[in-house]
Amino acid sequence: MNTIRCGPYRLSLERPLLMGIVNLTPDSFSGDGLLNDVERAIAHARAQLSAGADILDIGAESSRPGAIPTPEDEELRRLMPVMEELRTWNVPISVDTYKPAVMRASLLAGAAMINDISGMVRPEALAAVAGADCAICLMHMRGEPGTMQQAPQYTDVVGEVRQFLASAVARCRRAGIADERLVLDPGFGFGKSLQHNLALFRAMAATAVDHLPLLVGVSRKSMLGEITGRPVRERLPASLAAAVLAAAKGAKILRVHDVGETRDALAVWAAMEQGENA
Ligand code: PT1
Repeated sequence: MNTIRCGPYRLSLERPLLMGIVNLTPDSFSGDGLLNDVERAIAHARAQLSAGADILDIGAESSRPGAIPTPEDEELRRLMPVMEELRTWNVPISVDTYKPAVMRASLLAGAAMINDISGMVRPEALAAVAGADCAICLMHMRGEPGTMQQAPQYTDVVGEVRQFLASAVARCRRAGIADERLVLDPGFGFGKSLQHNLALFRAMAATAVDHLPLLVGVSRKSMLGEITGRPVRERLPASLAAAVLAAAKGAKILRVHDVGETRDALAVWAAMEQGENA
């Protein structure tokens, strides 16, 4: 399978796609009023596209370690004004949410992909996406963002993540969702120690199920901080190294903050390793 079905779009996976992160959480802005926040988010989305993003991933609830859940009405209040503008751009929009009502509203507002960090464990989530034509990212998380980094334990992290993703795929298939709509994600940093993350990264291909495409999100994450000793604002070089390695290991979608820089890094990899010229 070398394309994914993503709403009205067919995205080729011949080269890794870049998913540009667009954060609508107030901690990523100055918090000086709603209109201002909407305008900034739209400007950031436009910049991510100009830098070469293939997909925009819009998220209004933080899932960083320790994050407090956002109420549904607040999540919708942040998302909908931005979706209203983005739907006129004719680019694939992914919405990062695990709430069924937010999935439904996002699909009505033109979302082409639902990015669910909880891997569609809620039956109502599955019901919200099954009858649509959106792509679905199924991610593995152990626990919940608020507490997931408090001593996560596995016997066999790669096997357990793969098993979870296999069950998620089976649930989607039973709900009538075609494989060409599915993307899998081992969920780096979600209930995993550095050793767990590294084991997953090394064995990335072994977490995939039936050759479904893998999405990898490691951009600026604390696992890179633990390796380099750098704070989040100094993690670009580490993020670029990780993005190139993920691509080399077969990841088909890279979820990143720094789209333009990642694009250059991947262009060098593609040219040198595969003889492709931008
Ligand atoms: C991800 C992802 C995501 N990450 C998908 N969606 C986040 N599909 C949000 C840290 O350790 O990897 N895949 N949506 C952001 N979450 C985190 C988690 C941010 C951990 C930072 C850390 O620093």
